[in-house]
Formats: sequence, C-alpha cells, structure tokens
Amino acid sequence: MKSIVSLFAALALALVPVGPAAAAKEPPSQSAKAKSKAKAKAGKKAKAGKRVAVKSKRVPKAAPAVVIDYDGEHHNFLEWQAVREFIDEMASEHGFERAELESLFGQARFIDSAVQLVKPAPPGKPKNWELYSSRFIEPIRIAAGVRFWNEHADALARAEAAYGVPADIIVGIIGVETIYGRDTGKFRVLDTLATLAFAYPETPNRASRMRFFRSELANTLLFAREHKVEPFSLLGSFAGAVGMPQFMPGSILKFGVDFNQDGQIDLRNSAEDAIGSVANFLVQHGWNPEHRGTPVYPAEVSPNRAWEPLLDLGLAATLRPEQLRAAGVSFAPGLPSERLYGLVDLQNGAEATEYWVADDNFFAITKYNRSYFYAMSVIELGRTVRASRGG
Ligand SMILES: [Ca+2]
Repeated sequence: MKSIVSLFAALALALVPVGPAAAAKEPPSQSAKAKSKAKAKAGKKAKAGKRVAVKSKRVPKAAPAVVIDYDGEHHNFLEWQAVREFIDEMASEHGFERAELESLFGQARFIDSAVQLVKPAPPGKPKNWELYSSRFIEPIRIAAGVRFWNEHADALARAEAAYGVPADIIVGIIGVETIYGRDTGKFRVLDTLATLAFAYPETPNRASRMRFFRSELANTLLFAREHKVEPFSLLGSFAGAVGMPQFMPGSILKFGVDFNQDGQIDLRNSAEDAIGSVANFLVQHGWNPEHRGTPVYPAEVSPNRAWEPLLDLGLAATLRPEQLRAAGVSFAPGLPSERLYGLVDLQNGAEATEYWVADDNFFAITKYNRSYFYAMSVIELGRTVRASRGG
C-alpha cells in the first residue's frame, strides 16, 4: 500500500513560483481559472503514470500514456536552436543523455493558452483591495479552510513547532493558492515550461521571463531525475506551478519537505508535505519565529505626505517605528518597538487607500508572491478561518 501511495504521490506531484514562488507566479485568480476539470482526471493520470515509474536515474525515453485533457499543439521543439542549446547544456552540465532529452522534447506540446495567459493584462481599472480580497475571503474558501485545518490540525501544529510559522498563515496560503488543493492545475509541467521558456510572447520583460522558465524547465528535469518521477507525469498550472501550494519546480527542489516522511515530496496529494513545505519556504525567506502575533498593524498617514517615499523601499522591513512617526505615520501604541517595519498601501479604487505598517513576516509572505494584496489576503483568510473554528 505504501508503495502505491508514494508512487501516486510522486507522479502526481505538481510544483511554486517565485521568489521561487513569487517572481514567477501567476495571480491566484488565473491559476484557479486554469484548473477546473483536472481533478476528476488526476487519479487516472497518476495511475497511468505509475506503470512507467522508473528506478534508474535516466530520463525515460518514452512518455507514459498520460491522458491530456487540454488542447496542445504538437510542435517540434527540436527545430529551435535555443532548445538544442538547452539540451547541450543539460547534457554537459548535468549529465543528461542527449537522446533522452530529444525524445522528451519531441513529445512536448506547445500550449498557446499559457502564452496568452502570461501576457500583461490590458491597462484598465485601478487597483482595488476590497475587490481583490473579496475573491479570497468568501464563504466557500473559508469553509474549506476550516475543514482543511480540522483534518490536518496535527500537521499544522507540527509545522508551527518545527518552523515557527502559525497555522493560520499556512492555511491562508494554501487556501489562496488552490482552495486547499481543489485547483492545482492540469497542464503537464514540461509542456508549459517548454512553451514559456522558448516561445514567450513579446513583452518588455520577455528576456528575463524566458530565462526564468528555462531555469525552471531545467529544475523540472533535475527534480524528476532526483526523485525518480516520470517528467511528463508532473502536472501544474499554466505557469508550471505545482500542487496545493503551487511551488515552481525550483522551489520544490530547494524548499520542498517530505513532511509525512513517506520518502516522496508530493505537494499535489500530500497535505502534510504541502504544509511543511510552505512553512519551510517562509522561514527560508525571512519569516521570524520570534515575532509572535500579527505581522500587520493598521496605520494612518498625515496629509503632508512626507511618508510617500517610504512606500518605495522594496519588499522589506527597514524602518524603525520612530522613523515612521517622524514621516507622519501613526499607529496604535501597542506596536512592538524593537522591530523594523515597512509602510504598506492597499489602494482601493476610487475609495480611500488603506495603510498598514508591516514587519518581516509580512514581507516573507510577499516572497511567495510579490504583492501586498496577496500577502494581506493570506493573513486575512487565515485569521478568518481561525475565527470560524472558534479561535
Ligand atoms: Ca511525503
């Protein structure tokens, strides 16, 4: 039984962007969009993949009979010079067999929807925190969060003890990412990453994004080899993000944790692995276990706008409370005076902007997805789920 479970887990493993998570990550709303039908078929795919699991360190030559339920064009990636250079690099730097990689790329599909989805949104409506957060702080996700927390209370408590990351933050992230595993993505990671690595659309940041996805493609092959997983069995979002916490392959390699100790890091099927991996990711990105209590404090700003330059200090807590006060930022007296903070603005369309001061732990969440809206939604969803459970 154990072997079936672990194989299933490994094969279905889907991987986050960023920072690892962040830099590359698609907005959760989009990742959710791309996933609706996948769940029912995931079991079949994993079972199909199970038969082809290999013990050798070599990349299997043939893809398994994984059912693909999306339209992808058969494209001969090997026609592209950049792909051939990539194969050369993987062979010379990491010892992959050229013929095996050629076989894989010969079977990869071009995913046009991934190309469309990474294009910048048309300029339009101003940022609106209320609207954004209402997609995540809502009854269905809150109820699913309560169930998830109840079901995995032991693992959440174990993660809090081991990493110092409270359950509500982990529950907030997994809820915002995939509604607790409901929307983990249906694309073969090799298809989407090959498409985005070598056919990224014309955008101002095209070169850096292609480098990123090329690197994640390499990470996918490295992960598959290291963990003896058939590469085409890895499923994820249109941007290659895998599993309940939507880790990019590079993040799985660096920060993934086998938290249920079954020998596999399976972020798609193991909530325990997802919980441990999220906590580990945060700690590795600056989460400070010593900082108990809330990472954010409501603030008010003076009309003279002397605080405005403080909004441009990057995703880091660098200001002492007295520096904030001197610039016209006020906050409740209970704020711990020995910590550093950053000033955060949550724009609200035509309504008044909300201001907060935030400590290291808020900014650790922004390493998962580089957005104030994202980090604040994680915190609020976690708090709401905690309150719904009775605290
Ligand atoms: Ca595991």
